[in-house]
Amino acid sequence: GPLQPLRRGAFILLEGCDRSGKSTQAAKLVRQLKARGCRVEHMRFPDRTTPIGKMIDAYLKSTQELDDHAGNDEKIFVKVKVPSSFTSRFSVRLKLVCSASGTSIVVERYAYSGIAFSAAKGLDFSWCKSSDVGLLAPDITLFLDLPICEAGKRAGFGDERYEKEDFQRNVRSQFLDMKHDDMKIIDARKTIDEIHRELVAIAIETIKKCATLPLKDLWK
Ligand code: Z5A
Repeated sequence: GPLQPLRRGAFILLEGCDRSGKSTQAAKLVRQLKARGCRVEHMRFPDRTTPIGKMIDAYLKSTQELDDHAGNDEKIFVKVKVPSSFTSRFSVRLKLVCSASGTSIVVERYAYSGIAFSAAKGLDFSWCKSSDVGLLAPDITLFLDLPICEAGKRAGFGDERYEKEDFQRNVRSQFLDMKHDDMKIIDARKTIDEIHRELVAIAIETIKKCATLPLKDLWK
């Protein structure tokens, strides 16, 4: 018979400031999509199970000091941006999963986090963006938006080194400056279940819409 058109999975990204509910929502979303028969994988950026990921994790937890001014030696975390060799390897893995196996992916954090945190720390915004040109672009970015004063009330806020309130406020505005057509701002002050229902509806629409569309590149 006629060849079936190739179907691919969707790249669904959850972004947001600290304690906005990314992990909570990603886990619930993946569970719900599976229950509805979708093939879906859950990933987190940076992937802290790899050696560089462990270094980054240690840095963010302040247990190990890495040189913030280390130039562009890719082995070192430059300011707060994950080295581009690391990010591009992650992007290649995403591409393989979405296209080759047609599995959708729910990812927590991605290039936008790196850019927002680096720019908030004083690096040039365009410079920050430039190293991520051509990475796989999410089909939809769900930005969980939570006013910083609300985040401060949630469990665990203040554990990691960049959680000072002014800094987080700056990060949030860097994120919002990257708003574009494929980024939806979600009010993260709602209840966990309200947000969940919203995300499920958007995710399913995105998976259907993207199945036969080509993958996209970031910032192109
Ligand atoms: N970073 C960077 O600098 N450069 C980079 O390139 C990248 C990241 C990629 C760690 O990130 C740091 O890395 C972060 C950015 C920087 N910097 N800081 N600071 P991370 O990804 O490890 O952060 P996280 O560990 O994923 O967690 P998070 O952002 O802090 O939290 P979350 O995943 O968004 O939220 P949650 O864990 O689901 O929920 C937090 C709490 O709120 C928890 O007690 C929930 O039960 C509660 N919660 C969740 N939803 C609700 C609602 N709707 N109402 C009330 N309470 C809620």
